[in-house]
Amino acid sequence: MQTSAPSDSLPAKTYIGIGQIKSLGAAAELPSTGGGCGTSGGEGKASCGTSDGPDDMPQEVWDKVKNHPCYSEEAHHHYARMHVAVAPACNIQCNYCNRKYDCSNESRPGVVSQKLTPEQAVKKVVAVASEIPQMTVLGVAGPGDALANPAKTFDTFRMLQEQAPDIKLCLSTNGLALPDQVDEICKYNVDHVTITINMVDPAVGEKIYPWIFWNHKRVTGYEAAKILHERQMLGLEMLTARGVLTKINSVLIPGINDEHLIEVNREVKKRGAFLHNIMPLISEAEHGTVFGLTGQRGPTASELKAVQDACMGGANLMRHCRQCRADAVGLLGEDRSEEFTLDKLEQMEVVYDLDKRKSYQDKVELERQAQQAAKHEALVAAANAVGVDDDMKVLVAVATKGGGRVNEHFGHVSEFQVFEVSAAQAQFVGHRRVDLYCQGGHGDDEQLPSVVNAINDCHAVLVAKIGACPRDELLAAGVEPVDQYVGEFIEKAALEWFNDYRSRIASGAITHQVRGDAQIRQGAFTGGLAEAA
Ligand code: CLF
Ligand code: SF4
Repeated sequence: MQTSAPSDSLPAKTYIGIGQIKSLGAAAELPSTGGGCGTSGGEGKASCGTSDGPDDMPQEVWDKVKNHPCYSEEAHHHYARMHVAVAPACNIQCNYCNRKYDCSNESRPGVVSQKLTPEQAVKKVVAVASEIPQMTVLGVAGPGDALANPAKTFDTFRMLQEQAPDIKLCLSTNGLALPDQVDEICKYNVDHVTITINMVDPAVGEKIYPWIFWNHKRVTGYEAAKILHERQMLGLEMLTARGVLTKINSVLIPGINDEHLIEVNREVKKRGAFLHNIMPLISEAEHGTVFGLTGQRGPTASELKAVQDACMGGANLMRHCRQCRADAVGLLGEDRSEEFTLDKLEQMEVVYDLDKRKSYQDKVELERQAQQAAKHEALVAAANAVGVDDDMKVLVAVATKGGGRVNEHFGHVSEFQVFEVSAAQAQFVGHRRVDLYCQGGHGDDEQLPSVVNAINDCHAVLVAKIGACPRDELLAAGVEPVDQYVGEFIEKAALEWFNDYRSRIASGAITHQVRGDAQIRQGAFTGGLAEAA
């Protein structure tokens, strides 16, 4: 049996930073010694190190990530991505995936996609880019594996480059076919590749992958996981050597790979990964997955955060992933795919105006700079404020509909953004999906406990507006509803609230309490979307 090329078949098992690679230009010029993180942009940051801008990474890396909503946490408040579902087939089986539905790696399971031909996909991208000028990235992320469908994926990229050259190209893969496709990836200037890597030990892998399809036959068990692992490592090394930015997605499966992900983080960092995105397993019996049917649970919010925090010091962490559908459109956390179905596209008059896109994005940049300035100012104020405990950190939930501002009503929130706030920082650490509290103009009191549970680890929730009933319920649960920062930038509002909170503790008006754990919402997000048939 032919097996995959082992990772140590590379000329030198030595890894260098992205910035070095860019300046060296080719794998053949890799130095023979040395090592370290693939990101010159700082090690093990609590979230993607891109928010501090070009000072913390080489300019050419910053140019690639600054408008990519997944590679820059800060950009995700302002810039959108879209996926086109041109890749239906897959070459492996994951125990958390049921192929009747979208790829769990990059999708919310339980929601179908409209599969597209490359021609339909390009038409859709051009239409979306005309309507949503802040849409900067096209990703191929399923519903199967982008590289198990290379002709469809690369045809889409080729045609799109001709029609909309300003859109960045991105793809997501399980890695099995990756080493064979690195030349094509580079040929089409795909700057961003996501590899889902859930293990670096086949003994762990065989609990996650029942089989792979390799060399025209099905391989199972330990052998399957070993081949997959070797191909993932080789593919990652090859991309690093070619200067392609890589993000590693890992699904956190409690009891199977939770502690093991720390080793995964270490290994992918060694091989030059730019970002590591640790995502919670989504597993419900109704999804029909092996894990769903065997009762394998996903992590709680604090279990997820604990593993992410344990990985600090390794590869930079992404914490703002939304586990998107394979045909998602819009800002992360919103989904506008229903506005761009094939029948609606037929009715649209599409004019691709590069200048209009550019001028809109220039305005977004100004807003982004204002957000940075406001954050900086608030940090200075926080550092100088009188406090009780300078090491105190609390979580704050925020109702926002984008732009990095507190601008959403409590009842209209489908996801809260969660920030960890201290005297030294206001840092995005995650999001919590919830069912809308406000249905048809009225609050649905039956939804309220699940909304409160989703942010039960937070000390406050910043909103544009909130009714009396949810206000009372939140207060009773120990979460302070705050509506005095309407329209403010989030970090500034969170830091100002935190200063006020500390001063109330210092004056004896309140006592600081430790919060509980929160529930990560399971099941597909189906708001306004067609359910699987
Ligand atoms: Fe799509 Fe993925 Fe590219 Fe982003 S998504 S292919 S890198 S453009 Fe982003 Fe969605 Fe998370 Fe993926 S939030 S699931 S990380
Ligand atoms: Fe499903 Fe994606 Fe795994 Fe393939 S790689 S089985 S499509 S989750």
